[in-house]
Amino acid sequence: MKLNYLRKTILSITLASSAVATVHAQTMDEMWDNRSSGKAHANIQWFKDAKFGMFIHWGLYAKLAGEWKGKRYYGSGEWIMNQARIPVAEYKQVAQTFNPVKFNAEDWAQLAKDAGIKYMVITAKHHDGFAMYDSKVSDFDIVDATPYKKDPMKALAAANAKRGVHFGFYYSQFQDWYEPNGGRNTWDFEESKKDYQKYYREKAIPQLKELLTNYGPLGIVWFDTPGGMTRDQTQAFVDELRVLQPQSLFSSRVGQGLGDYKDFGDSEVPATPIKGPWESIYTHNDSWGYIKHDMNFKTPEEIIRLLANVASKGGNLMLNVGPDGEGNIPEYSAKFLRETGKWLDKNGESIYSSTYGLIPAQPWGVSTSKPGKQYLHVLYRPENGKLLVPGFKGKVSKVYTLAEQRNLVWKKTGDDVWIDLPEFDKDAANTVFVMEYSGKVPDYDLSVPLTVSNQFKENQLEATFAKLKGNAKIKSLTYSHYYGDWKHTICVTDMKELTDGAEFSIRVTEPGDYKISLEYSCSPESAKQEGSMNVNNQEFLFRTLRTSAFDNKAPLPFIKHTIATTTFTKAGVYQINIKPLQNGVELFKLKSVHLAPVK
Ligand code: FHN
Repeated sequence: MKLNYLRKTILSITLASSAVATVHAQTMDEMWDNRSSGKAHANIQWFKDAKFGMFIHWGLYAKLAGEWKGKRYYGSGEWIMNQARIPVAEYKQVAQTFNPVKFNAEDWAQLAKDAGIKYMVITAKHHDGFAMYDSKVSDFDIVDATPYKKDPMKALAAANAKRGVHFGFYYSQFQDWYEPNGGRNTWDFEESKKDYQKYYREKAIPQLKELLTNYGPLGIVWFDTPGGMTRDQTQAFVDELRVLQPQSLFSSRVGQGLGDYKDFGDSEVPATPIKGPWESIYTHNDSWGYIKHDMNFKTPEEIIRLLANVASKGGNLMLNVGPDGEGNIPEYSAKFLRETGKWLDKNGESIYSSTYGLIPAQPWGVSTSKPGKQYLHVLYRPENGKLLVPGFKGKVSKVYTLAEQRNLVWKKTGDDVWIDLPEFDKDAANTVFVMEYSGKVPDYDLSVPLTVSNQFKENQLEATFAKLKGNAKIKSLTYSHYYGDWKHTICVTDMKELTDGAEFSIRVTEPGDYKISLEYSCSPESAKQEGSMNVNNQEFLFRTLRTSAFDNKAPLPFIKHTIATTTFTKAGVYQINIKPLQNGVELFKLKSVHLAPVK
């Protein structure tokens, strides 16, 4: 499905809320180029099988830990030089105090191994221009400019190789705030005087060549925020580097659709399955680089569910940790990753080498696939223990628990498979069941009615699944809370006229009373508009409640507005139709419709 990305049209911004208009202002879609070449790279299979990667943002900014001259900064800590407009001459001094003596390559690689991680990508040079390895191209590196004087990347490459963890480098190829000709330092250097080609020739390309020559086989070169090059120049850049290690995969942020796999925006999971190799990138807390006051770590349950969600759409999750200035990986990152590893020890079969599930998301969870197998990731247990897998065309032969391989009782009625679940911990993050089958099963289908059941506290219908009427659109709204900590919410937007609307097709599996709420964001202009929701041969009227205007640098609040109670007297397929009752102004940005059974 083609989403309209709001960021494409209105976010012509740089990450910095720069007062200085940059000549090279880019849209987020350009910075997050997610187009891959579409050609299958000969070495892509390991990546498709890997499913779980570790991202590491580590650099001089870790030493600053989110604080500069007594002021604390929030959001992306690796952007502190830019956020605080630190002059190059002063930022350079930080290197003299950067001495990560606690760094232990073996411990880091072992953590990856214990967590069930299959590849590691670390910042060799981020936007601040500081090289975390021994570079002969610039003295602004960890060996020449710090008291540490050693090359941590040598040890890390070796420690990962020893454990069979693929190793790769992140490299910011365009943004370099240290260099007069690098991208995006507008506080020290005049944009109009920059010669990007000179920068590429004299720093980025020679440094990338060092990385591709001195650290053994690299699984990935992870480029970021492309810029300053035409398609032909990018092609020449790629060609010049590829010859050094043809087996290395290049991320799509190399730009111009020349990458080997797709990376979506930061902290973004596509709404529906995507074919071909791709990756979602998240950070463990709010920042990529270490910030000492950022303690918002995702719990093991959140990581496990995120991993399953990404895998259910066919992608890899690369989760970032931000080690501190001494070289320690934050305690909660290590602890929660190891917990995730314990879950993967038992359930890894449902994740590694899998692809997207053929069963659309259900109130109980998501699915992943392998030939002849559907893995059912049950995140929410139906109260009566009867699990419905709807509309499944395959010939089911066996259903069992993945962890204990215990066979379960099931029956197939038409295309519905009903499974008797055993007792299991209702609060478990993700309990996996395997359904083995033969025969051909149609590909994932977006138009299948969404299951609504009274066996769950709530049934949520996501905007992605709306059938649009008139000029209504589905857009992914991108915004940050602090700074660079991007969030994405998919909404139905542009319902402005009587002819616009959103329709959800639902299949109610148990008749009964349900309360219906709409979850939306509503700008001051859209407040107090009348709308209508038609369902079950009834029209329910409502008036919109104000939340706030959309601002890409602030949270986007949503309200859950309960507007109706209805009784479905029979199980079956129903339509929910939502539309404005006046012309001219957008009704709201609709995130989801919720149906909660009344017990
Ligand atoms: O600007 C960077 C940011 O600091 C971080 O490295 C992320 C990770 O994907 N990439 C860029 C923004 O998208």
